Amino acid sequence: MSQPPDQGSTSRRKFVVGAAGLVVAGASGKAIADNPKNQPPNVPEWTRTLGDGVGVRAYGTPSKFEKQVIRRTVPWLTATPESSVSFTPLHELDGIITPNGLCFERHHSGIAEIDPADYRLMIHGMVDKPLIFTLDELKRFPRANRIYFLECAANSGMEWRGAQLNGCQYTHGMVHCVQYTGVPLKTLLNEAGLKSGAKWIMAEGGDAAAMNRSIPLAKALDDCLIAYRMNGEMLRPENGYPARLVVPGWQGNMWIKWLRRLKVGDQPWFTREETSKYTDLMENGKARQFTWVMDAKSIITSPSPQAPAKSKGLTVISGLAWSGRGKVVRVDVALDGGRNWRTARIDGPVYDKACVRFYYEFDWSGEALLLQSRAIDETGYVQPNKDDLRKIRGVNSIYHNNGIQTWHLKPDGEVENVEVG
Ligand SMILES: Nc1nc2c(c(=O)[nH]1)N[C@H]1C(S)=C(S)[C@@H](COP(=O)(O)O)O[C@H]1N2
Ligand SMILES: [Mo]
Repeated sequence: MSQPPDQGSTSRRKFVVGAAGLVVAGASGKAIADNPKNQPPNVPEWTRTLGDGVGVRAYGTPSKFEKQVIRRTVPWLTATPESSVSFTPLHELDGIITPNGLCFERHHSGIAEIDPADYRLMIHGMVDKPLIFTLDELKRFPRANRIYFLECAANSGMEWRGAQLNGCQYTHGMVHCVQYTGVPLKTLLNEAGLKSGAKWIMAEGGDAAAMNRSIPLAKALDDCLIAYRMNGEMLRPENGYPARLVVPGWQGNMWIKWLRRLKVGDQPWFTREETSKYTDLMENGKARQFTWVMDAKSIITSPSPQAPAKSKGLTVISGLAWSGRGKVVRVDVALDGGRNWRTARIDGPVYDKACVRFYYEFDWSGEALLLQSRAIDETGYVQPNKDDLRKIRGVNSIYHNNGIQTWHLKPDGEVENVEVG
């Protein structure tokens, strides 16, 4: 597997302030010197030659200077790459939309490569009329366009017992936010006709894991979608091409990819993913089950361990917040480990069950700071600090860790994952 070294966790950036300003370390960790010949008042080399013509880049890719902006894996979380996770590089992104090629991936048996000509979605069980849809048939139903976050319930799951992974890509990178286009699930269920007594649906994938989950009918009829597009283009194979289930605000595991069938029933199926996995072991040895909703959470994406502060003076804190219970109404930022909170500025659209982008601009005098953020959603819920969360949840859980993250910003601009207590 080849991935460029991570600037934050392997070789750390060094910052040298010279007469010309900053010399920033590159992806190799070595300093890249800037070239005054390309700077005013000189005419740069890219002005002196013709560039690539149209059509050369039939499907566009990012600038060659952005090679470090990639999904990354954690070796010790990747016993087998077919059943593992890659993380969204949150520290390299801004706004609320995750580019398709950077959305984190979580597969239980690798990426299914489905020929759309052979794709079928079956609806059966407690319905009047069992149905099988082709992809073209799905595209003939009235469409909905919705922007939603998807967060794996295991996001931040490695941090229950203390600060561990050095970078928001790893601590919080199991989240993405895209615009889906698809058919409301309700439309298809109405088409099939629900029998009386129907209360649950089971969604199953066509991948080698045939991953499946039980979903209460009320949620299915509320806001679930069968999506075939993300950010305008067809779903990527990694994210369930040609169709996946969208379960807004609920844990990513339920968003079945490569969706093959929906079975309607009167009770849950108690699948592996809702018994052995995706339950929350409490301090008393009992496990919570069916903890579907993702509670409000936020993360400062910059500065962060992989995106150190460049210099003192005007500094932009940038971050993401989301809530599975509706809209985020406010985000607070603290510079002192949570003693004093200031309201951050949310910029850009605020949608239901989607990410919002927040900023806090300040003049950094270069002293060490303990940066935190907390999200508040429209239900009045306030994202808890880690101690308060552990009082309720203990430390045996993997899933649903939405505790407040602390970044230690040091005088040299480096940032480290720490906890305050
Ligand atoms: N069929 C199928 N659907 C699946 C999975 C899978 O392995 N197989 N993984 C689930 C899990 S655990 C998560 S968190 C999300 C991840 O979606 P993404 O890969 O688009 O980020 O897909 C869910 N849907
Ligand atoms: Mo997940």
